[in-house]
Amino acid sequence: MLGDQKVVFSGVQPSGNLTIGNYLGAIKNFAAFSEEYRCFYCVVDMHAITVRQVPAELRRRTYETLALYMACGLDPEKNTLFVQSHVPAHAELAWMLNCYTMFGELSRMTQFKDKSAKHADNINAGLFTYPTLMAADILLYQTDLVPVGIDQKQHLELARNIANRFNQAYSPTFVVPEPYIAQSGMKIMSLTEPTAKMSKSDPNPNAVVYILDEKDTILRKFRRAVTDSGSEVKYEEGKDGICNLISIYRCLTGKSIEEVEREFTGKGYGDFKNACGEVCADTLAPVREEFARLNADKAYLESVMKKGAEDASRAAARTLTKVKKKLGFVV
Ligand code: ATP
Ligand code: LTN
Repeated sequence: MLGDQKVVFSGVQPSGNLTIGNYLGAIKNFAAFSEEYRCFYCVVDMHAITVRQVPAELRRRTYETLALYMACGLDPEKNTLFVQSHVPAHAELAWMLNCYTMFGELSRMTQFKDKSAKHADNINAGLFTYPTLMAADILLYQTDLVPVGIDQKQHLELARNIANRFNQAYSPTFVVPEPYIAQSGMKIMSLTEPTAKMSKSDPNPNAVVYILDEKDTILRKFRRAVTDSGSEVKYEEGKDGICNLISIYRCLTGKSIEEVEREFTGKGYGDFKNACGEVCADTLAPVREEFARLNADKAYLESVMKKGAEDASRAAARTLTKVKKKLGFVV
């Protein structure tokens, strides 16, 4: 809560081109909160440097992620849209919370284990303490609700533990946040390897549909998607490929599994893949157009970032001062 308003916070890393996993699992759900909640949506560039980035690309993607937030319906008048590194309070609180986070807890994080396996030559301390920075992002704003994909549930649990630990050691300081995991888009899988999460840093572009892909590309990727033996469009355990496509189609159309199965009774995988591609391309077309318009106007994006950083800094300062006083810092 900030004042008498409940708070929503979420973040996306500018670590690659955004995918329909990011869209369906997270960003698509963000706009709905802004009537009822005080919403903060952050481009988490400090999280992105836990793996090596090319500086010019990181800068370009930071602008692009902000433009995509807006193209997906986030109005900067109704939401605080900002860049993490513009608000130093995130790094400050992260340090303090590091001292209230246990080595064992961080060692159990599956994203750390996955990413250290993927980047074995660069298992840096930032990658290890990434979840503490994420906890700082959330706790700084006295966040009630955090909309994320299910892959982030474990990090949210850790943020809750840190908040409770601090509150118990001192006195109530942080709101203990709840995750908000949209049922339908919670985990979109890779199109070429449907047991793995669709991820924007996947080196195989055929595994991933990017929000900004052209229609032809989207149709081609769906047509080539790995499906299982058989030909019936049926949601069945063990049929990971077809289940993933049904989930994507459901999410895009708002239909139930039964409705999707009925719609494609007697039709084969080919027809279904084409339908998936069509509906995906149609849904994303307006986002792509709006993105192109916004991303061309750097001055406007900078004005949004600046105002966002000012609003966020003001809200963050209140929590940070409170924490410093409780810790015994001279403020
Ligand atoms: P990276 O590949 O760089 O780790 P990512 O694609 O996992 O990135 P993030 O920036 O870490 O993307 O995530 C932004 C949001 O998108 C998070 O809320 C995350 O849960 C959600 N998300 C990411 N991938 C998927 C997916 N495949 N299905 C559903 N939600 C997803
Ligand atoms: N860790 C998240 C991105 C992220 C985030 C956050 C999400 C950083 N800070 C705060 C929600 C709230 C990820 O890897 N998807």
